[in-house]
Amino acid sequence: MTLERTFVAIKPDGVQRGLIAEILGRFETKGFKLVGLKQLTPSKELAEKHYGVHKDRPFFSGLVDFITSGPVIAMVWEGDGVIASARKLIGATKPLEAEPGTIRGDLAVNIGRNVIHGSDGSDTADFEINLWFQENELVDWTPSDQEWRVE
Ligand code: D4T
Repeated sequence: MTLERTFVAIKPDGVQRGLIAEILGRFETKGFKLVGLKQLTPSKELAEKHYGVHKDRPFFSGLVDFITSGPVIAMVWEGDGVIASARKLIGATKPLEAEPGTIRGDLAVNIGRNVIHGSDGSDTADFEINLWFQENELVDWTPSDQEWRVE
């Protein structure tokens, strides 16, 4: 078992549309463990760092404006294989190409309003967790059903 952590964020459109509980539930019922959770409106500096890899793309400034436009739910989820699994739960970047049953496939239509972000690899996950969270905001805990979750 490889215990991993990943960064997931419900974007401003997901918050405004009242999808927080629906989205949190997808990860919780899958069996992953929530170790960090907070609501914030990201600063421009945070957004530009988060999306730094896209800084030369034509959609960059619109993306930064959007992600800083209102509250975001920032989360860290932990579990075996959680990085790849979260991407599967989230679905393809273009919501019209995302499979039904995925978050974007079920809840979104527009690439610029695709409700959720999830880290795309282990280096990105480390970078994004450290960017969005202080160490003391992450909670190590053992679910009471841990024993039968493992194996
Ligand atoms: P995020 O990072 O938000 O989880 O999205 P993905 O990992 O699925 O996709 P991405 O990094 O390629 O895109 C980041 C972000 O930019 C928006 N976007 C993307 C956009 O508005 N127009 C575009 O043409 C692309 C490619 C959507 C997600």
